[in-house]
Amino acid sequence: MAVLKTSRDIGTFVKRTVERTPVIDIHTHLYPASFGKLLLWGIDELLTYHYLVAEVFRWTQMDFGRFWKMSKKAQAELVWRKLFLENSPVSESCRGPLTCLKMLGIDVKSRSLEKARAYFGKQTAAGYLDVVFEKANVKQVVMTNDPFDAGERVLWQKRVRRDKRFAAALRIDPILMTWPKAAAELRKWGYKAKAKVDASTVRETRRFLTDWVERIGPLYLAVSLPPEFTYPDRSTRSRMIRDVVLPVAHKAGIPFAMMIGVRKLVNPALQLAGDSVGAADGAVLETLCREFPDNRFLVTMLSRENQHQLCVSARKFRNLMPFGCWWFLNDPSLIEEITRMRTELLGLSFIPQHSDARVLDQLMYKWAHSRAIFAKVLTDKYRDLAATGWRVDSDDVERDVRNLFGGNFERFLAETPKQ
Ligand code: HDL
Ligand code: ZN
Repeated sequence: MAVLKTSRDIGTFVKRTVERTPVIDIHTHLYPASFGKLLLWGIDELLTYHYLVAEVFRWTQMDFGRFWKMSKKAQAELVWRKLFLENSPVSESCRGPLTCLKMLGIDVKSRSLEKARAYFGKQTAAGYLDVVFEKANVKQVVMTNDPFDAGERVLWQKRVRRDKRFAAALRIDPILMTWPKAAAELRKWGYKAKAKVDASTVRETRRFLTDWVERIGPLYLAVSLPPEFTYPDRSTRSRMIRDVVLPVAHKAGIPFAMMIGVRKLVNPALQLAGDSVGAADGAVLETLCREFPDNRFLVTMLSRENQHQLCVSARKFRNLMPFGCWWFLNDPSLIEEITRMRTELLGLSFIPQHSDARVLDQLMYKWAHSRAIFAKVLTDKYRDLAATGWRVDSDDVERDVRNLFGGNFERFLAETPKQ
């Protein structure tokens, strides 16, 4: 243990600790190599990530349908030309792939996509997965596992081999967003679920979720909700949350993760890139936390406007854990603003980030970029402490960063009451 006496000592030690502390990435769309083509990786997947698709259409009048008919390779070449060669790649989505190539030791001075492709051509998914986890210093990721996705469902039913670095999360959007359609699916799978929710449908939907909790062992249940989400109201969604989702989560002793503020497909022609954002009513969280004190809620909100209220609500309810700078907030200026706000209002009792990675390689850049900002914010906070005469110990800094990078998440899970 060392006392970090000077401003410089603090800065140097905090930066090194943030870089060296392995992280648990609590929300991703990644899969282990055993899930086959569900695991996306390599430069062409990086360049056709939906964030870059949205950005490339700002530089071309190409027909959307024509783009979607192009091969992945051709789409990547268009993105490379428009966003990297014809314009400087200064956006966070464009800087990301370049950080990945740099971390892999691939020189981008030539600006040659073929050179980058040559590296990936020599990798296997399993081997490259180890490289990425090591370079990103990620010890575990939580997947997004959707029983309504046919491609994924069949893998779970075949009991595909697990990789302990990939924890599960049970994603239940159809149950809360498109119930009649979800009910029809459940009936196909042998659950007597009716479009009109009655007591037997509640029982059968609980059975469905419980079967999947037992099948995949999720760390939490999760849903993405629109800005207009409210509770309680007379909707099927409120009934499902009250009578099905929260009782199942409580019985299993796992949190319910709500990701709030997505306006789906405002531009359908962009497909996955077509979603937008809206400010939600943050007071709903206080209602849920108060009415369900034995449930725990992981919450991330998509709108910048919701961040301050989320911090204040978390001050009022210990069963509310804010997490991440999600999606349109996963940008340096906003990560810094939100993280400063959170340390000033919540101390160190929050989960600062998740990557939301869809392409394996993104773990490298998303965590490298966020770590740089966390180091900057934490350095300022420890320097402020030192200015009061408080002794800033290296052990304390290491403990605090371990908590932010996984300890808070693990404690929140462990303390979730189980029926
Ligand atoms: O609903 C979600 O989990 C979102 O993260 C969406 O998947 C979104 O498309 C995304 O990838 N955001 O980063
Ligand atoms: Zn996501």
